[in-house]
Amino acid sequence: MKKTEVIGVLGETAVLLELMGESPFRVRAYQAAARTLETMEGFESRVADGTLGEIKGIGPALTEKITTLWETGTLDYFEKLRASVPVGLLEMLEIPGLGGKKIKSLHDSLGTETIEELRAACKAGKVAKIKGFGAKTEEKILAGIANREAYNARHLWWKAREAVNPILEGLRGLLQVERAEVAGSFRRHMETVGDLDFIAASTDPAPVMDWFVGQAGVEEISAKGETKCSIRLAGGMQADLRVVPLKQFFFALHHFTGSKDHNVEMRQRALSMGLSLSEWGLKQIDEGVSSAPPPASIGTEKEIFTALDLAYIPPELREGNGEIEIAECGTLPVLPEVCDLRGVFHNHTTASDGRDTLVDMATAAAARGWEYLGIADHSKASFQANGLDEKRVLAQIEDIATLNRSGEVGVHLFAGIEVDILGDGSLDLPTAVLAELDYVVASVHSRFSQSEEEMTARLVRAIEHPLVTMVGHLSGRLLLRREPYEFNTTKVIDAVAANGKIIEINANPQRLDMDWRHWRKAADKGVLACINPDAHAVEHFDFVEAGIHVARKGVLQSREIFNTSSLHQVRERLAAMKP
Ligand code: DGT
Ligand code: CA
Ligand code: CA
Ligand code: ZN
Repeated sequence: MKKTEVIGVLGETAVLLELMGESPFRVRAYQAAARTLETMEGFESRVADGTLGEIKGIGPALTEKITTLWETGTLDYFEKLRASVPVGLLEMLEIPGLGGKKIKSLHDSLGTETIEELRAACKAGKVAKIKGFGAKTEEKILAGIANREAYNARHLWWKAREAVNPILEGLRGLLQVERAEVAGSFRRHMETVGDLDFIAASTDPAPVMDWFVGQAGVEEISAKGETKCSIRLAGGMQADLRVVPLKQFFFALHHFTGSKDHNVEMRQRALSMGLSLSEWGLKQIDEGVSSAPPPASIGTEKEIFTALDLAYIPPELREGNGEIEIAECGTLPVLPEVCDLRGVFHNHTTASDGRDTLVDMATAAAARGWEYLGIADHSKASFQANGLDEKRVLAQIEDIATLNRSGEVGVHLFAGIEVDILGDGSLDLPTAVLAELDYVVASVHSRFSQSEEEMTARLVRAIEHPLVTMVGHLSGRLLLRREPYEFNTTKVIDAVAANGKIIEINANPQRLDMDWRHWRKAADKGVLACINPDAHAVEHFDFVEAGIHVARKGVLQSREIFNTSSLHQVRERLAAMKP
């Protein structure tokens, strides 16, 4: 077992002990051991040579358990503990705000063993009456239960891709398949997807469907007809397949790409032209209205748009947000692509909680063909992430300057910081230190439960700080895990615009923050975007692809994205932004 997995087991043991009502000392011992391991150097050699017990807080019993886990990958004690706790109580841990202690106290007072029982107890007002709970907590638990259901029904786009690619390849590899595509929200690059929708063109559907339901990783065949079937994959994701004749393929692809709103508008437009559009095709229904009969057959999706006198609308824009009006004028903007980016600005190194060193990050950025790389490690208030204090910031600025002078790496490094926005909107580092940096990303990492007024004022104060360049992960949401904190988005965007600052598109697939739904409006107010991977390791640079999806769905153009600028331009703009 790897160190991270051992840490996971120790943490889970602490939670299980809490659920069992064990003594707080034992619970804390496991929590402390997990934390100690996180920052321990040379873990493997210590386990191997038996010197793990010399570490403070890791006694003989823990040493034995950790060694067993590391050597064998399992631990009897842990397995038994887990088996002794009702599954429902473990599921309750997925409800935000409910930890082991609270679940135990609910169980003791009300006997609730399943989420359904807990929901009923909340609805009956029983939870509010328990000591230490109250009406507000009860409300929060109910909302948490609803969120959990919604979260479980969807999947991150980034994760879904892992399932999509092999299925597409498999379908395309079949002799009977002439064409295959994935449609639905996945094709529209939504940040999360419900189910996957595959379309295949074939004159012989049976073997195609047999292959689809017989793939490795299929856990359940939910439905199987002659041309349609649905499966559930390991991990809970559902996937539909429709097999159609080639001449219907692009109509089906367009229909099942959606969105529903886009389809409704497209069909209305067709009707107004005397045509009927469906997943089967395009038919003339009123010769009096229509100017020309629709094409007898089509070989691309674009031809559907052409037949309706529209410019081709890329799938990302098909959300029923006015894209059809834009396409009517035939002037759809050119949307940005990954290759338009010339560098990124929010990246961590081993100085804070990153996994790769400054040199490794710079080398990997150069290998991607980027011209520059901004380093923005955490500041000291993020102590759990080993944030930098004044001294370490100044030392890192020196390291970066030395590396730039050496010419050893093929990118220009910018020295920045991801500074914590403290509870009152002040920044976690003194102005004199921030002034030494090339740029500053300001982010909220604490006190998420402030009121809307407090959080709005907090963000605005940070934005108004003369040395702040951009705001990091504006809403703080973690997709399918944590809702955004409360704040007035319009007021904050207005403050960014008024102060000539930048809002980041945090491209971490679990953040995608600021949300694409706000971008067009913000850009119209003059706000620039900066696509940042928030990389904590070199492979996280890949996340910029998800960031590009946000920009495209937000109908941004390259010139509205700060990091499509050349090194020379970026240097000038950063210098101009400093007071
Ligand atoms: P999802 O799966 O919840 O992430 O979202 P979608 O957009 O993939 O939705 P899904 O899988 O229910 O259906 C795929 C597409 O099929 C959808 O975007 C549009 C089309 N579609 C499905 N049901 C309807 C409908 O009742 N009316 C219309 N106009 N289109 C529909
Ligand atoms: Ca879908
Ligand atoms: Ca579907
Ligand atoms: Zn952050």
